[in-house]
Amino acid sequence: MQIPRIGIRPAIVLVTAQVLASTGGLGLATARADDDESVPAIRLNSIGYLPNRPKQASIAAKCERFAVVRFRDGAKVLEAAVAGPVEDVDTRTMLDTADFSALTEPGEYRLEVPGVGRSDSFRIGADVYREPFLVVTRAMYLWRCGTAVRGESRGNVFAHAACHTEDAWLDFVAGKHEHRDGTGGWHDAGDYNKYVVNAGVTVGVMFRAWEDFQPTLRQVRLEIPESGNATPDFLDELRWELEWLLKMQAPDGSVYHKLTTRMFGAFVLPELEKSERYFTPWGSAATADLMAMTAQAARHFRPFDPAFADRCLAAARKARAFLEAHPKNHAADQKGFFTGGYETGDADDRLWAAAEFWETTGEADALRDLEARIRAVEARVDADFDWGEVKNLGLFTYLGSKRTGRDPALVDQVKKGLIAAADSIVADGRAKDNGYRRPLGSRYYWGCNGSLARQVLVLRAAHRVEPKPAYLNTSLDALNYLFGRNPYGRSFVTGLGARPPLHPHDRRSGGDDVEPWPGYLVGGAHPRATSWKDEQPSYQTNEIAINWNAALIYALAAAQDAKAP
Ligand code: 9MR
Ligand code: ZN
Repeated sequence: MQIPRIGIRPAIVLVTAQVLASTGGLGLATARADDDESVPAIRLNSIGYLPNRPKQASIAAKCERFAVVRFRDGAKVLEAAVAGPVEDVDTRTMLDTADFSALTEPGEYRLEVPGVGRSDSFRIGADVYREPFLVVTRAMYLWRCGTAVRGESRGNVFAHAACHTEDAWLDFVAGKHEHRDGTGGWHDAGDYNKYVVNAGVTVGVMFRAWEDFQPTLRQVRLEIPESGNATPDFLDELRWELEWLLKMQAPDGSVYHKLTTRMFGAFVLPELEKSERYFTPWGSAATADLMAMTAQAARHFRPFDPAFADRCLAAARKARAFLEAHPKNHAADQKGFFTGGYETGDADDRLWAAAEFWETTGEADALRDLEARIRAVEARVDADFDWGEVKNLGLFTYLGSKRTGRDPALVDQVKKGLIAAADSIVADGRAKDNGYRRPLGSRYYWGCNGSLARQVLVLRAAHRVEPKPAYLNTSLDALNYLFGRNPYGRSFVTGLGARPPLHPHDRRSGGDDVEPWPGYLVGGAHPRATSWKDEQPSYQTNEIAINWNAALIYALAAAQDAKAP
């Protein structure tokens, strides 16, 4: 990776390059965000805003009035007083708010704040999220393992040769050096390993996007090798992962927990990583996740490829039979591995699997099992969730089902749980001392940027039950935060928006001599709001991962769908 001919506006590149030079290449965020004078005082979504939705910026400087000016000629189109200040609880910064929601005319603009300066430029338009959606979804293709990939973006070529073509060895399963085909799928993250549990939430969230926004997603052309065939590209990309997942199922129906090297590898392109990779023994969460994913796949691929749908359904049935015979949680034996653990209890995974299996087959005993599991968790819907707790996915499927036979009282209880969760997200985002309107409130943990995007699933599920502008607007607040209305005044997505991450913890980006591979959401600040480091070694805050990107794919698909008044 070289510094930084990145896909942002030239003026911004200049500033960034100077800062990098003066800090020895360590980047913008080495100091606390607000101590660093290179952080712009005006923090807003540098991608832009939808015409008929609220538009706000946070200003970390004393000020009274602001103006919105046209980028092209500086003409003033709106002027108003700022609101505030309030002290942001997470950063202890005094923040004013500029609200320019009244401006609905599409165009490119910036904010001018007397005595403070000018903001990054941003667009207003119904299509502002179209390209970001494509870039972030195509990033899944660029994550493909077992094949050569190539992408061009703003004059740069991102490419690697076929990698990990020898996946993988069964030593830890069979006790001898035996080979089994485990090629394909996506690399998990900044590392090149492959983990079924994290595939679960990733594929589950992407299928949720397919279910919720299909009219838009059907049309999407991703420029992948399959583009032009009879199957929508969005499904074809999912199929790349599913074909690998099918290989992770053992003959008895159980599912190997992961396929990895024994240690994390170096920062080289994937075809140069030559250490042997192994299947680990099975785990029940992985098995349930595979059942859920293949059950979902069976119904969504049915119209396009019935033979593939049949293969998926057969895998789901086999996993189900195995799980019924092994009702207790079974953690995979990962002795000898120092790669990602993704250890998690299986109750939520089994609930999700039952939901998808029932939705696909309509079988009565699956519904009974599902409803018993929903009762066991008191129909609780989580306001934020990730790979370790996927029951929300099952609950959304249960609620959205058109099938008959559900217990109406339980359906009602889930609805109430959902509304409570969504309302708590709205309340957190709008708390007076939440200066950036971060819908995740003061929760900062590993991968919280992904969770922030994933909250949009909860908000949209609630919106389907009880439509409220607040659910849509809060969903957009999540994007505002991720694309620059945050303590850093920077985008958290490589290649998109103003001052995106330049040093993601990504072995491809570290292993080639081009700018960071585009379209990847980095994990984000934790344990504190100010802990993000745009440095390659910071795997805790600056790694990329399929589960975070999938959530952003959903949030961006949802945003395109929210452009109507
Ligand atoms: O996203 C995972 C996070 O929730 C965990 O706290 C963390 C530590 O176990 O692991 C994260 O997942 C990493 C995985 O273990 C290996 N590949 C990279 C993932 C993203 O950092
Ligand atoms: Zn690979």
